[in-house]
Amino acid sequence: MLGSTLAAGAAVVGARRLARAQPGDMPGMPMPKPPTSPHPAAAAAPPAGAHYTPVVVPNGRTLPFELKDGVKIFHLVAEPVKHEIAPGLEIMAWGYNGGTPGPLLEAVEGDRVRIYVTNKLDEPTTVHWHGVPVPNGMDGVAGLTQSYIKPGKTFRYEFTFTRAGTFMYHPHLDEMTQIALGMSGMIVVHPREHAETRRVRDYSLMLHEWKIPIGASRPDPLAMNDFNVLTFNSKSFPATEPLVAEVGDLVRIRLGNLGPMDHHPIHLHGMAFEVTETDGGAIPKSARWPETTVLVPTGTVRVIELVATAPGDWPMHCHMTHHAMNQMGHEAANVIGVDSRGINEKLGHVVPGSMVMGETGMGDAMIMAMPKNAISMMGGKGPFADIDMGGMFTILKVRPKLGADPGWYSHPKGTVADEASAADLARDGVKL
Ligand SMILES: [Cu+2]
Repeated sequence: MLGSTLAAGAAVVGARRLARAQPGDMPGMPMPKPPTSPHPAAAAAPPAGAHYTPVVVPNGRTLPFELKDGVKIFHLVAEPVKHEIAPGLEIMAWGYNGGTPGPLLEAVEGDRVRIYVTNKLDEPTTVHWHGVPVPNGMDGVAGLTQSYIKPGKTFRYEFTFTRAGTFMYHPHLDEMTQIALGMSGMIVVHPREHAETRRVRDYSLMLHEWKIPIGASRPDPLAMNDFNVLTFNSKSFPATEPLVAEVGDLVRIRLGNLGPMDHHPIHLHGMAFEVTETDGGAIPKSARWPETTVLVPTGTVRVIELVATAPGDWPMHCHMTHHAMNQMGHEAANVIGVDSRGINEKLGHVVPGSMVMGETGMGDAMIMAMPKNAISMMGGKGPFADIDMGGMFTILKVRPKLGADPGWYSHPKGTVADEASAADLARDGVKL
């Protein structure tokens, strides 16, 4: 049942786009205006103090706003969306403004914001501003702090971002269904004053787990476990756009988890980082310690920072092994080490071309044909061979100097693991 749709190239195409779109490429220059916006008001008049490095949302976007009498006006639309997890798997999700997760809401500490929320779902909803200090009546909890936003209605939320930080938004009505189907988003409030002395690469990734039975397109919101599709910004590798940085850049990655049930230990290869912030605020420098894996429990934000030092293509992925894999069923028998030649022969009479999978491991699962609307359990094409990981997996591409397309890392001679020669073995006395 499980096979390969090796959607190679997707990662590389994404890298090209990100390399182009990277903000703050001229150190020392005033940072670009707030998000690219079709609204002329926003583009023409950035508010004072908005000299921040805009956050880059791999596979996502930032919500445009208009400035009216010193208030930033945003408009969120809750609605059903068609969404592609990776080439081959399209789902019927719920989200905001045409996508899942919803667009990044980006502002500056002290900003007064008015956020209109239109409900285009068939059931009521609300929006809760997770972690944001707001007046109680703006907290978005259906029934407790406000009435329901019924289908077709538009509500107005208004408050001031009194504190810089990384927060999230999500519905607080029929949470189990609405969040599971993809309704969530990140909020970044930049400090009005900042003391960054090096170029910043600032990324936002929302973590999510889905149960999507093979061949189905509607995620199952009743699922409590056995999630089989794992995503960064609602994309599974190889459709996850890589993160890019130059040696010497400060890389900040804002990880938000509004998945329904799971906690994700996110592991970065190649370089250690520190957790600098949660949705509760900044962690004092004296309280930080080096890490290479950060657990992001559901309902939390963890912001990690590192200075890029090591050129290469470094994976960043959930370390739960089933979370760095694409759509799989878990009901199959364990046949590792079983001699199935006889079974294949007999099965072949009933289901021509069929074959028992997984005798030597699960690696052979990637070479078989795929059912409709499903993606390979394994990931995509790599420069050496197929990359067997998928799901909650992306690549941090660090280069001494970034061109238009980072492509695959080109390794200095003699720095790639390869088959040992007879001379090596003899020299070091390794007997086979
Ligand atoms: Cu995970």
